[in-house]
Amino acid sequence: EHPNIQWFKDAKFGMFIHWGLFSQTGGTWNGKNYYGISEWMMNRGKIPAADYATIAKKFNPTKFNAKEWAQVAKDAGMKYMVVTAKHHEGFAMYDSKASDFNIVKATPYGKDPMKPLSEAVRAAGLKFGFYYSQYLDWHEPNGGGNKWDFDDAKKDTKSYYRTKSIPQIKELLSNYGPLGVIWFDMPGGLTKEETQSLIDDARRIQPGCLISSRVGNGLGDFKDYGDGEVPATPVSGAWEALFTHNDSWGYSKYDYNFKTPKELIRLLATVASKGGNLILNVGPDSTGRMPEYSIKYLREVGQWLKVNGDA
Ligand code: FUL
Repeated sequence: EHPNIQWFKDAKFGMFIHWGLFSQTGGTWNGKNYYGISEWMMNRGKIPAADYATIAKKFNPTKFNAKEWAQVAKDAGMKYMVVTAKHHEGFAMYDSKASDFNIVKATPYGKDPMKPLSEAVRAAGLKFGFYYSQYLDWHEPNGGGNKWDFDDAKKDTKSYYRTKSIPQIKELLSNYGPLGVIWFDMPGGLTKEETQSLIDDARRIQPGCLISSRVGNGLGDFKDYGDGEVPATPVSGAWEALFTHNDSWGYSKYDYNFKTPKELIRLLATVASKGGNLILNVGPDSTGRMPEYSIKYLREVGQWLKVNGDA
């Protein structure tokens, strides 16, 4: 067991944030609407990497306010926040030296939102962490998953890990203060020994940072269930159920299927009664605003917890 696991076991409730270039598409591409997981837009539309990359030229989240995001999470009674540093689309939402395909270099915004966010979240008394898609990367010829642009047989997965994935993981662990969690997702192309060496690298930089089970090969410090899954019976040990507020992790323009405060409280209670944490996702839009319904409903959950919760 990781010596730092207790805060996680006690947390019960966390905020997941999916934010990236997909937030700008909002589930629409070339006038066609794709209902469902908007962060998979590039894959669902088999959009050529070069076309998809042009989104960055207009990505300008001028309404982003780190303190507001931290405040919403705190008001909701959440104890930690995990935000997408790089999702499968391959775009770094932070200042990366390892790849120019990042928010500072490639967008008119030109700033690193993760710096102020990491600071605001910690200042609010919550743990801060990053989601990182370590294998799937549809932007890179050697990254996993993009077969519509790049021939699988020609991919040099090791080179992808060596030149982008591992350097970016090191940046995230080195430049944003103490992280509560690094939330790996979508393993692939590594043996158990190689995954262990990636974990060892991470530990050398931040021994206190917890690692999600989606790092792969049965490793990691806490278990994540499948998307939207709750175990049938109580489970001991550190684990997390992950749900999104509506039907998409990334912002989706036409999706108003938000779980009501009552539904959210019930879900939280179900997960807590089985011994785990609920990490609940919100999808801010390309201006940097969280959906109004997420803000409103989450605050209502927080109000309820204040009166009825034990924390
Ligand atoms: C999945 C991803 O493929 C989804 O897009 C989302 O990030 C979810 C939390 O994890 O594996």
